[in-house]
Amino acid sequence: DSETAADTDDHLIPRLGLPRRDFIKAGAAVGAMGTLAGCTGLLDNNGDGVASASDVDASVPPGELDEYYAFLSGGHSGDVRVYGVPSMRQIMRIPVFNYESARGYGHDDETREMLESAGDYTWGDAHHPRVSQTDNDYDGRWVFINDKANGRMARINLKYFETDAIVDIPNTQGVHGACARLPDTDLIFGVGEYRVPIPNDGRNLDDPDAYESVLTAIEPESMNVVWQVRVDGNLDNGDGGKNGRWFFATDYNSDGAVTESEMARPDTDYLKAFDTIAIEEAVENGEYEEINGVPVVDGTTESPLNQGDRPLVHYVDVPKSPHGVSVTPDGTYAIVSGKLDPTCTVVEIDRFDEVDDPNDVIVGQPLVGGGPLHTAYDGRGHAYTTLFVDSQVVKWDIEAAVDAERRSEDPIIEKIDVHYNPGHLIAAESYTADPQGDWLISLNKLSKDRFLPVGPVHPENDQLIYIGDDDAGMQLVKDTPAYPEPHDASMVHRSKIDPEPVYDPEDLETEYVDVDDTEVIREDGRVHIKMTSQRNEFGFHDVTVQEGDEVTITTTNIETTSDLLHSLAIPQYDINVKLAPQETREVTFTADKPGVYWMYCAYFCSALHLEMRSRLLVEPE
Ligand code: CUK
Ligand code: CUA
Repeated sequence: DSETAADTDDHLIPRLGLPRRDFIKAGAAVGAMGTLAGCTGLLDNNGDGVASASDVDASVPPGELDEYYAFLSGGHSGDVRVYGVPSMRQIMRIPVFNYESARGYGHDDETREMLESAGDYTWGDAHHPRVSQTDNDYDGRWVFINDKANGRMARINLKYFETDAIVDIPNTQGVHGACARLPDTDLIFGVGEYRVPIPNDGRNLDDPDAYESVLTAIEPESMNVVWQVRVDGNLDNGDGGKNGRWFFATDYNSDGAVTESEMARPDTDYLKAFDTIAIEEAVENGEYEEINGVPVVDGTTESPLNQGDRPLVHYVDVPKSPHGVSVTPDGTYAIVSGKLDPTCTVVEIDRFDEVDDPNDVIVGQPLVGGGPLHTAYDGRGHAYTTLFVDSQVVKWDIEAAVDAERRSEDPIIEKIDVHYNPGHLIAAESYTADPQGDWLISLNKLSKDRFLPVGPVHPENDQLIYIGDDDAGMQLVKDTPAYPEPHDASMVHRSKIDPEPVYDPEDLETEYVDVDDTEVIREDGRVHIKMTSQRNEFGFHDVTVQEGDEVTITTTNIETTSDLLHSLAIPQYDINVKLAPQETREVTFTADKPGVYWMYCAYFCSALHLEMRSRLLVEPE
């Protein structure tokens, strides 16, 4: 019983001789972890036949790697953070909608042009990072993430863990929910939250009845907007069905109100079920209006396209200002979290084709507790819902909720306190068809007293909870302070992501500069400097330009060793371009300040790092 993490290749369940995943599946097969633990005695560390919290070892010793990647959104920081789970170590930040100097993001020509052509905003509000899937499983290609502030969608490629595309979506303001059509991520959906006049060009300013919100479909390879659907009311969170047809979104403002008290007044709002195949047929048949270059299909309740036996959008009444919606791993149910109502609503997806009244798709409505916001899954038939008001996570049984009376507490298995006021939660691979069922992170909005005080701005608290032992129950394992403010997350097993250790020059837009290619090209007030960077020098010791010249510097880090980064910092010209091994970046600026400027490397790259600098000499006119 004294075996430690280092003694087994699976330190998370150190006392059980099974690989962890088999352990979980075996536990599910016999119906209870206790049965298995009882048989072997392996989980019983205090003799009472019940595993205790001390069985959960979430430590990842120095030098060892985590089992999962977690991608957490940065909220109005505009970035995405990469954690290792279960250590909860923050491994990397990926700038998306924000300018960021450590990664040179927005400092070189390519990323700056990407940000400028996507609306030229300096910030965004990133909420829902969703990892691409093939056959309902993570494929390690991309992470998609929305900008709730400026109505954009971005793509991060997981080959390099960097943002490679951003689209500024027309006809909408505030794209909130983000997720894909599954099983193969062939469309990305941006869920339009704020109702505005379409187009929003000064018309109908104070005529809220004329405001609209749209669901946007984006093709993931090109990141082109391919169609939109306008709806009554607004749209909030969303999730895709598993079989290539359905997409679900919540609506907390079915009356189209513009004040808080009016928005919260209706007793029911909507879950909207989008039949994406029917919508694509309408687009193909030309049944749309083109607005700002996008085919916009009418999915409002009055639309003729919604009257037949194959409506584009089904409107289901759910109580009161619903928030999250997520589809169960087997694709059977969409579960809506009630927010202002203490229930979750369970919708059976196949029933949309069977019922006349769309409200007959509702098959369960457990009473879960105060302020249910989001729901995740363990793959063993349980749902985990955050309770914002009660500061708890509630675990409940999905089939029991279908069997039970409406508004019954019977399906509830247990509740655990979290600290405090959780928004989203994410379980390992919960958004796939096969969740791992071991780790869950509760993304708590308030941390209050959990960390050393740092003034009036507090971090948030991402709490790690072990859910792999149904017998012992949910076990709170650790607190992790988070810079404001993670909303959603995706947790992916490390075996499904395979990042490159150095750049492949073929993948970059800018041409590689080798030692023999270094040169300065001068032409009509334009200067193009092509140079290398390597330990411990740039390709030129000095370069002279004239005041007013337009200067482009193309730099390749010709190192082939992983982790050997340089940068090209040019003080007073507001430039710091990062250069990973085999990476080429270009930066263009006007040399409008005469003087001597030490161009230097900001990454500590060797013992002669401080000496890695060259002079930019700008001669006065
Ligand atoms: S939302 Cu933030 S807690 Cu943007 Cu998914 Cu619910
Ligand atoms: Cu290169 Cu420091």
